[in-house]
Amino acid sequence: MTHGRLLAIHDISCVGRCSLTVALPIISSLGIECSVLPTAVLSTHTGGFTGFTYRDLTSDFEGIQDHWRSLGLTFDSIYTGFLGSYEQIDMVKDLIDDLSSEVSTIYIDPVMGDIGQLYSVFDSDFPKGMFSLCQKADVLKPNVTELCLMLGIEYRPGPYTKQFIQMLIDKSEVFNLRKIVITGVSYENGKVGAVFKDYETGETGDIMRDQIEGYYHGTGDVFGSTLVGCLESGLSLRDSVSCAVDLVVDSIIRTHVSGADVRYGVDFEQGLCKLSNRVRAISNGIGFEAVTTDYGISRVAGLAAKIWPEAYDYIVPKGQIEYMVRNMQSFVPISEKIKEGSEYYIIRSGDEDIGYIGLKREEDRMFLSKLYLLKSYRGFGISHKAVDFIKDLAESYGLHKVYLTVNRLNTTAVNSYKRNGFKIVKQVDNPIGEGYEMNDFVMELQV
Ligand code: PXL
Repeated sequence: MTHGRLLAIHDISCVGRCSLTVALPIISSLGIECSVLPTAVLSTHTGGFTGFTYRDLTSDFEGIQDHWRSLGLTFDSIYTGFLGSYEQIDMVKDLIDDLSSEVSTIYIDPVMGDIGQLYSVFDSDFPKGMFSLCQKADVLKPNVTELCLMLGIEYRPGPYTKQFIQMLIDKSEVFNLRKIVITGVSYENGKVGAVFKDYETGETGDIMRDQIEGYYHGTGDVFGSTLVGCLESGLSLRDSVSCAVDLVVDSIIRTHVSGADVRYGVDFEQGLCKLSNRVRAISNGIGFEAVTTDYGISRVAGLAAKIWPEAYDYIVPKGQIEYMVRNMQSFVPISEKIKEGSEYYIIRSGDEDIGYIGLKREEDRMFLSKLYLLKSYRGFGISHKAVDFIKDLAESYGLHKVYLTVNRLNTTAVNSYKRNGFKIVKQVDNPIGEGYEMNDFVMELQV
């Protein structure tokens, strides 16, 4: 899909991932042109650092706006975040009127506070100004604190009742929005996530994950930028919120595990490849191509050479991985398997090969010998689509059972098969030559 031009209006905090240093890479990674209007330059963001410099750029706005107007520029979408003053809010309102069109989408993240507190850089009148800006929003992304501040509702810490969150959603109708996504919502101890409502379609829902202790700076911007990028890529509200929650959670986990100083923000960069793969997979759809030619077999062998070392790292000794790829998953053994009646399918996202399936039809059941995905395509539902495809195939052959073997140490794969409806039925240990052994579970699925 071709994207329009997006304008991101945020400060640039030179160090400490937040605002523009988050919005630009995330939005660009989704193939969207991201123009910027920096509202201020800070040496670091204001959370957790002291002695930071702050240069307000409000006085540059008028000249920039005049120049853009002289170029006849309008933006297909505008995404605003942290704004430093009432005056900036007024200027951004004017800029939105001036540089957007009837069909532009206005995304507003009313960055103002968290955990019941207005950030110390703002005075108590600020939420009123932000309220007036939010009336220009099509899509609003506040946290519970920000929404309470703007709606004049007393903040309370979670877990929340569903009625309380519903009340916030209902009261937010004053903004005349198309969509709202509220972050930092918890309905039960230990779980946190985002709640969404599409006022046009009535669709509502939430995406919840296990809560990770601690406060991580810039996660609101990682969430907001991902949400904006996904919606601009044409994803549904649910898929967009799900991508945003996952990138935030994965980035927090990476940061937590590395022991990095949390003031510098979360490690979202390592998740960008997976995010863009996921968005493309959702936009383009997943396809399954039967392998019937030597060219197809060589593509499967190419995938296996990449995937097996990723999939079995830390599970199987390196020498054994090489041995298995050479003897089971290179061109010659795959060709032989196909001659003996195995079927191979390449899993495709758009025009990319991202994984493969190997299976064999037996008398009364189907043996699923291979289901492999490139690492950066795992963890967001493609294996579920593959299992649906396999079930349909089994059914078309009149078979009612699919079984597979999986390495007992490969907990990720075992859990993924369980989520897809497979059950462990037994344990097997098979020697495969040169002293190597495969220690597997047999898992079964009723079709
Ligand atoms: O969106 C968070 C943010 C953005 N910009 C600046 C900030 C913060 C949060 O503290 O200080 C300058």
